[in-house]
Amino acid sequence: MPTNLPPEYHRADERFRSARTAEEKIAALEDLYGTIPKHKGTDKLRADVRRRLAKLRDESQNQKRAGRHESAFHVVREGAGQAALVGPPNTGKSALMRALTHARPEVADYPFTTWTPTPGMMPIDDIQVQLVDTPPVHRDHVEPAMFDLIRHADLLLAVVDLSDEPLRQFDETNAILMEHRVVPLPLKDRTVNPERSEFLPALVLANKNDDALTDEDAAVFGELLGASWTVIPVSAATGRNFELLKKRVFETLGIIRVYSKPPGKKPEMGSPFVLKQGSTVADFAAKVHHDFLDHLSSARVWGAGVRDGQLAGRDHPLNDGDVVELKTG
Ligand SMILES: Nc1nc2c(ncn2[C@@H]2O[C@H](COP(=O)(O)OP(=O)(O)OP(=O)(O)O)[C@@H](O)[C@H]2O)c(=O)[nH]1
Ligand SMILES: [Mg+2]
Repeated sequence: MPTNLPPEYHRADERFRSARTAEEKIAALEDLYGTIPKHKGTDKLRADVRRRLAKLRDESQNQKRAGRHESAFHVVREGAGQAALVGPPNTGKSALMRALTHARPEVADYPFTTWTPTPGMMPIDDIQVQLVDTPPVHRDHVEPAMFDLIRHADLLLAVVDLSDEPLRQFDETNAILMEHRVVPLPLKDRTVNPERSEFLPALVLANKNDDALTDEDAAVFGELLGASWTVIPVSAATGRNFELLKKRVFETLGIIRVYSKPPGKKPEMGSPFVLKQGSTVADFAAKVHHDFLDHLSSARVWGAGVRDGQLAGRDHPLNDGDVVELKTG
């Protein structure tokens, strides 16, 4: 490998290594290719990257052909949960997607840039949550398949442009969503057709809050929506409040991370099992391996609210961050 590669190369390489989906791998590799200086010393490397790209593209095409669902609106779920970025045109959904994941949907300063959804993985500490960028919600363009996609998500991220009548955008989006039987949880009581509706937890992303100058606008917007909504002022351009956004996404998904400790070994930190809040030792055992549940003899738990290594029964409720040692026999 040539030694004089620029830092961008190594960053792209790191992104490639941590990419989960074929699309992310391809995007990272394309970026990586662009960072390699063109000279004799890099001929071999560039040829190698081109070969890897061609192979990945082939594989990805074949997978798509083999898939039962041909629709561009079918997104394979991955990670600890799925959150859909939803909102009017030009609010910055794709820009947020690009800033929070390795996915590379097109961003442009005119409406209706995005026509098909793009998935990507957003890291939150040691887990990954899938974000899905979607085409704009707008009366002039309604794609029923898009509402099916949104309906099956775990979380709605309603994106508005803080600099362009956010309240009007927000009301319009909710109205259109509800006409398609997708109901953000805070609007539950206003549902006309509850039996046929899907209720989704929601966070509101007030985007284009690039610096402190617009904090007051964000605060006013939050007050107008009232306490039943969680408004997070963010900026795809500057990355403002991204940590807060991730924290709220984690909380709102209602999940916990539990780490496995094989008997006599160190806990496997860094690769948690993701469970629903309220899960027990038995739920954890079932997740680790279905045999474990049947043959579980004892469990020890380290974490909040327990003595270190405390023996715990099957029904013992687990907390985020717990370490569990399962013994069978
Ligand atoms: N200042 C600023 N501009 C932003 C920010 N996020 C997005 N933009 C700009 O807003 C415009 C629209 O961004 P997109 O990400 O394409 O918006 P979108 O919501 O995906 O648009 P559609 O695909 O049409 O629905 C682009 O010109 C972006 O550069 C932000 O946080 N701050
Ligand atoms: Mg877009």
